[in-house]
Amino acid sequence: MNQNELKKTLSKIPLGDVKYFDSIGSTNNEALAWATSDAKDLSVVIADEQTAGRGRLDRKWFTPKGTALAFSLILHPTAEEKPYLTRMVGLAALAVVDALQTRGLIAQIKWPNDVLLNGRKVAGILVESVWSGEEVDCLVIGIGMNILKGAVPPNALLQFPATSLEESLGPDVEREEILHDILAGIIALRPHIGSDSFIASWEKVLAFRGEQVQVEEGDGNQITGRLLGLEYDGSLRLSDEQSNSLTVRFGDVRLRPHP
Ligand code: BT5
Repeated sequence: MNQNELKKTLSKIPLGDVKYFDSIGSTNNEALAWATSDAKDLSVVIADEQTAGRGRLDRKWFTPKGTALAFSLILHPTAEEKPYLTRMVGLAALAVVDALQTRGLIAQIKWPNDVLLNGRKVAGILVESVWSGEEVDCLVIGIGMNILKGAVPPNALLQFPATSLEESLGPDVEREEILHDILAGIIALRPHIGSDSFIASWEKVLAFRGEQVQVEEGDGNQITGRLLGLEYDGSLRLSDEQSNSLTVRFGDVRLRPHP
């Protein structure tokens, strides 16, 4: 990554401090450590390569050198934001969707934390918290996005098909500009996190809405139903065959295979 370009581009938005690494284990790990010391609100850790990038449940996230965006944003939630921390993953995903829309692309959110382009995963989000007693003190929002084709892992390593921005836009994709737009989008959306219109915008871009899906919860339990939308806290709302309402707080959604 061109550091001068990066500095210039990011100077246009009101960030805290910025740390850049040519290579790092995981930007989320670095940001979590920084968050527990002296990181200001909206500080960012950016890396050109991750050697131990993480997804949820300690799954691996691949970030080969020079091909992707990998960054982690530190937030010190305000008292107004604290009741809505479970919506933060949606806020980050919406900022990614908006940045893609600016480039003429229609993206969708595969609940809870994947952004899809043409039905394939182009970005993943990992939100982690630093607790102080019973309260969340800081949040780290980690975002990984495949920019060039070289960022896309081989199919054998994937649970869901993946793509890169290059596949939709060609190779001249400005990583620094996209990073700028996502961060600016998060900052712009933040004051609206508690509004009903925020949930409505999130629901509008949910993948598989109205379709029969299968959700695998973290404990291996499978739930099937029609994907209706989101609950107030950002949980997924489904209905089963008897039209009973079901709520899922954690899981991986996939379309239900046709019998
Ligand atoms: C995620 O987890 O999708 C969250 C990914 C967050 C990555 C960012 S990068 C910056 C920050 N620092 C970190 O260490 N992490 C964050 P999950 O929904 O659990 O999906 C993980 C799964 O995605 C893996 O098991 C693979 O199947 C797949 N995967 C791994 N790398 C991928 C890639 N580059 N593109 C598409 N899919 C990938």
